[in-house]
Amino acid sequence: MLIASDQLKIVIGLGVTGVSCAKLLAAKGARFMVLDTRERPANLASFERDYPDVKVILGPLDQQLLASATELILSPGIAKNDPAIAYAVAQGVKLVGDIDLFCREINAPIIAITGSNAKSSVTTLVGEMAVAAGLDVGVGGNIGLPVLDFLSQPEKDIYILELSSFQLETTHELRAAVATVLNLTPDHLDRYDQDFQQYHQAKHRIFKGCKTVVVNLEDALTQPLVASEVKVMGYRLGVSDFSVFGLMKVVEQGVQREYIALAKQPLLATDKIKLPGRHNIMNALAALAIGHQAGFEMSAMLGAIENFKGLAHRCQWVENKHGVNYFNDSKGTNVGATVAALEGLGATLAIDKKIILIAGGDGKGADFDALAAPVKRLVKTLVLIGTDAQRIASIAPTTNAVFAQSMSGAVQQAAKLAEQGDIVLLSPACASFDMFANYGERGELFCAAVEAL
Ligand code: UMA
Repeated sequence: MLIASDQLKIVIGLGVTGVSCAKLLAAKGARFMVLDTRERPANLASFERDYPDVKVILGPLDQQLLASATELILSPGIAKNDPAIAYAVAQGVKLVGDIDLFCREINAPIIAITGSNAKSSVTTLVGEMAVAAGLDVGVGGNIGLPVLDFLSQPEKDIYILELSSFQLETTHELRAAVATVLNLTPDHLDRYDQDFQQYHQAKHRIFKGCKTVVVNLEDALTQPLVASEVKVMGYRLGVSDFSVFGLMKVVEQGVQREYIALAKQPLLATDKIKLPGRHNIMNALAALAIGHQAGFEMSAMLGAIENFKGLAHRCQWVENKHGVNYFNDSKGTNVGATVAALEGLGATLAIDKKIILIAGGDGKGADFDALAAPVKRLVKTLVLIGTDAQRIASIAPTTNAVFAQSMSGAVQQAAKLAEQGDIVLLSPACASFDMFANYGERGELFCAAVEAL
C-alpha cells in the first residue's frame, strides 16, 4: 500500500487523452503515475520511450492506490462508476478529466457542443464559420484531437469543442461561452445502466456556468434549466423569430423558395446547402445559432454553410452506380443517427423509390424500436450484419431482411436489390467493434466495395 501523499495525481487510461494529460503534468513537473486496465494498451511502447521516469501500472485498478491520490484524471473510455474509482471518490479524492485540465490552462472562450448525433458535423461547420470570420480557431475534443494537444501551440482566439457524455461526466470547470446539446436520443446505454436519464444528466453538464445557450426547439430534451441572465438562442425547421433561427418561404419570379431566416428576414436559400436532407438544414441552423451567440459575422457564417461539404462517413455521398446513389453513414453508430439519415435521405427520394439499408453491428445495449417506423416507410430491404443483425430484423417484420457476413457481401446484396433511383445507405445504428477496427474502417470498406461493383 502506498503512503498517502497530498500531491499525487493519477492519470487513468493510456489512450490519446491519457497521453495528453501525462504530457501536461510532466511539463508542469507534477508528481503523477499512469494506470490502464488493459494488459497491453496500444500506446505503451511509445509512452515508455517518451516518459521513462513515469510509473505505468497495467491491469485491474487498485482502489487503495487510487484512494492515495489527490486527483484522478480519468479518460473518457473508463466509467467513473468503476468500483475502485467510486471507492477513491468516496474517500474524498477529486475526479476530473482532460477538459477540466484544459479549462485551467486557457483564457480564450470555448464553444461546447454535445448531442447524440451530428456533433462532429456541427462542430466542424462552426469551426469553418469561425475561420471564415477571420478567427484563429482550435477545433477538437471527442471529434478526435484531445483538447490538451492545443497547449503545444499559442493560445487561439476561440476553441470549438465537441464533447461526449463520457467527457462531460468528469467536467466541472467548463464555463463555456456558448453551450449546446444538439439532440438527445438513447446511446451508450451499456455505460449508463440502461438508464436514459443518467445519459441525459451527463450531457446537460455542458451547461454548467455557461454564458449563452443554443436550444433545439424540435427536441425538448435539449432545453436546459439556466438562470434568466443566460442568453438563449433557439432554432427549428419552422417559423423564425428574434431569438429563433428558422425557415421561411419567399416567392421569387412566381416560384416559391425556402430560406433560412432570423427574425423573419431571409438569409440563405436552403437549396444552396450542398448536403442533402432536412437533417443537414437542421445542422446549418444549429451552427448559425451557435455562431450568432459567439458573435461571428453573418455573411462569413452563410458563406461557410454554402461551402460546407460535410464529413467523411457522415451521410457522405459515395457514388452513383447504375442509377443508384450510395451513401456512407458509418458514423451512424446509434439508432437516432440512423433515423436521421433515413428521414433526411428519404425526403430526397422520388415517390416510388426506396432505400436499401445496410445496418447492424454491436448495438451497445440499445433498443431498436425507434427504427421501426422509418424503416417500414422508407426501406425496401434491410441488409444486416454483425452481432445485433437478428434484433434489428425483428423490429420490422414486414420489411424484407437479408443477412451478410462481410461488408463486401452486404454491398453486393444491396446492389442486386437496388433499382434505378433507389438509395443504398450504410447507416448501422451500431458500434463497429464486433467486425471492424472502428467506424472509419467500416466506412472505408463500404466505399471500396461500392467502387468494386
Ligand atoms: N480503455 C480500457 N482501459 C483503460 C483505458 C481505456 O479498457 O484503462 C479502453 C476504453 O474502454 C476504450 C478505449 O480503451 O474502449 C479507448 O479509451 P480512452 O478513454 O483511452 O480513449 P482515448 O484514446 O483517449 O480517446 C478519447 C475518446 N474515446 C472514447 O471516448 C472511448 C475519443 O472519442 C476522443 O476522440 C479522444 O478521447 C479525444 O478527445 C472516440 C469515441 O468513440 C471517437 N467517442 C465516443 C463517441 O463518439 O460515441 C464517446
